[in-house]
Amino acid sequence: MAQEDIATFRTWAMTPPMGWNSWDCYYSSVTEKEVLQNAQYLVDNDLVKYGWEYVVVDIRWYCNHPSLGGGNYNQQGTQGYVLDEYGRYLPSPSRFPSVMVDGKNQGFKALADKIHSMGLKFGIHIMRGVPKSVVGSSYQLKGSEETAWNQVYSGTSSACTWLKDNLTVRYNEYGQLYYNSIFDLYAEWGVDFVKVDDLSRPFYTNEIKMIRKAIDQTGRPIVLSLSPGKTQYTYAQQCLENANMWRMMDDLWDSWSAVDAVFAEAHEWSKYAQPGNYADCDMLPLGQIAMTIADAGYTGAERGRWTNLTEDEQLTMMTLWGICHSPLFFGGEMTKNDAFTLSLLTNEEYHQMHKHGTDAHQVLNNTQTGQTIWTSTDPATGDRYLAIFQRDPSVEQGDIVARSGLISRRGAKSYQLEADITGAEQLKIVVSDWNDGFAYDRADLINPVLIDAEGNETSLATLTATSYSSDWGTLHINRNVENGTLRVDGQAYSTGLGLNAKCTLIYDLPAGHNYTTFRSLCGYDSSCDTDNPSTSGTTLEFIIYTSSSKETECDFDLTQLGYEADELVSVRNIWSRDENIFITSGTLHTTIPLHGVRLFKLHSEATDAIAAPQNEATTTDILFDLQGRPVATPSKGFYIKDGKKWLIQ
Ligand SMILES: [Ca+2]
Repeated sequence: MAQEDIATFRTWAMTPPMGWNSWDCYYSSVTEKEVLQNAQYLVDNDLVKYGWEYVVVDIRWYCNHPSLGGGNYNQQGTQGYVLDEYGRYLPSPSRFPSVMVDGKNQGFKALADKIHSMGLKFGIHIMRGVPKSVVGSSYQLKGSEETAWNQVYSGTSSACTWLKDNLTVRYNEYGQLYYNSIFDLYAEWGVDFVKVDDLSRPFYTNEIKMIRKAIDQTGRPIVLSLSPGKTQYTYAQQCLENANMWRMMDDLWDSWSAVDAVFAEAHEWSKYAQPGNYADCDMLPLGQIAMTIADAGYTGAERGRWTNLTEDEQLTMMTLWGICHSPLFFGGEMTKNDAFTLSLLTNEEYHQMHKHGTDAHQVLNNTQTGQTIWTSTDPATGDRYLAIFQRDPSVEQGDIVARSGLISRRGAKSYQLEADITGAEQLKIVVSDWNDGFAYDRADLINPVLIDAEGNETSLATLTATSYSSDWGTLHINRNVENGTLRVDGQAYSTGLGLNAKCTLIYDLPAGHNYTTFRSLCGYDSSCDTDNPSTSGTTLEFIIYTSSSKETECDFDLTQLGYEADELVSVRNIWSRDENIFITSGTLHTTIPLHGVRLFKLHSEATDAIAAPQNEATTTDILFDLQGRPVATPSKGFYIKDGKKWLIQ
């Protein structure tokens, strides 16, 4: 057979890249201390063996004063850019002390060495473009006799709209020299991974080409990640030819609606996944996130929050990202992980599926039942992975026990609502937008309480919601959805919940409870009186449902996966690591939690009949190992042939 021609850069990531990234936990304010403590966590918890190997410093490491707190960039006053004599950004010495060696800023060399000595790989984030600081400067363009900065940047092409550090690089030899010069520097430091931002939405074809060339001319394997999303499908081929990974989505945070939106994109991109090329669902905003480190005189420290995703929602995220071969970058401060969060990262069978599963695709997407089903195949055995998701809150499920009727500025501004919840396992509060499609439907629940048979009251504001999903914003406790004072009919309240219609808020009620009544004042938040510029909008209705079951039933027809109707199939639940395998045929019956998933591995004695034959290779084929090196005498295991992953059994 012919020598295959897989692009070299693809061989640098033959399985989806995995690791930690500083953005979700520290925004632009991360320092060396936090980077190293997360690297140490990967080592201490033996996470490298599952593939968690990259440690990535995200945005603005080259500013002494990068942040205004939260996710806000300091773009005024003294930001403290640090550059070398060639107009290339260097890391901030005040945030990354190891950069200073013998009084000179040596960049990330020492940090990269340290990370490598721990058995890990080192990555950085950059913005596309050339620093504005070069304009009118005496910096030398490396590789050029002349100072040709006006040939490097374009003053007319659009620069980044949301961060004003850089100008667009021209598509010419000088532009290429600049990109070469920075990637040469990163190669000297020992960088293994670069995430380039503001590059793929819109899609900057010429800059992507220059960056590809710049990386390849360094001779160092540096994995290239394009950001942000969503990436338009029309650029799929350019992604495949230039990048190891590219984003399906815009920045993803810890809300159910954000996770839920990934399903459609993962389905669209699934046909493109191949070794070395991965559509990226974005980082995992899990554990402790959204903190800011104090930068004296410029920013205040912020404590951040624990992820808003429920455990079932986190399992959903991990399962979808895993089965579609998305890169996995943990976004939280790992040293604060609890046992559950760590357990998401250490499931051997899950990681086998993520790395080596073949033919991953969506089998079914039922918008009526809210069930979405994915499968892939274990090429080593022909066993099938089966992920059954319950995505939709299924408003129709359950019984309506109370409703407010229309709440609006022209009619009733509030309604005192009371619902019988005797015997319910789940309380579901739906706020409709009255189907007028217009915003400013800020909804408040004032003094919402569960009342038991003895008349004792438990405030919903003291309970943790099982889930909250909304078109916009997050659930606010004791504040309105804009984080202002709760105010209904002009009166301020200290206790309640701030929501935004359309939304669904769900509470699992404790087993054996004796609550009989849910009671709350419901109304639109009075801020709409002043903020809504239109005569329409601010129309909503509160509808209360109860349900006697927290999980929905699922009967999956196994013949859809190629099994015979009478074929005995053993089924194991991967996330529960349940040793008890149950055996079924024809139909797999299970129950799925709300916003949850069951991830199964299916095994049949007749597996050979459904094993994908293209995954078989023989020792006479010309094969490459997963790092892309030719293999003279292959033994059992995974190899690369024709740009695809193959298995010798
Ligand atoms: Ca409305």
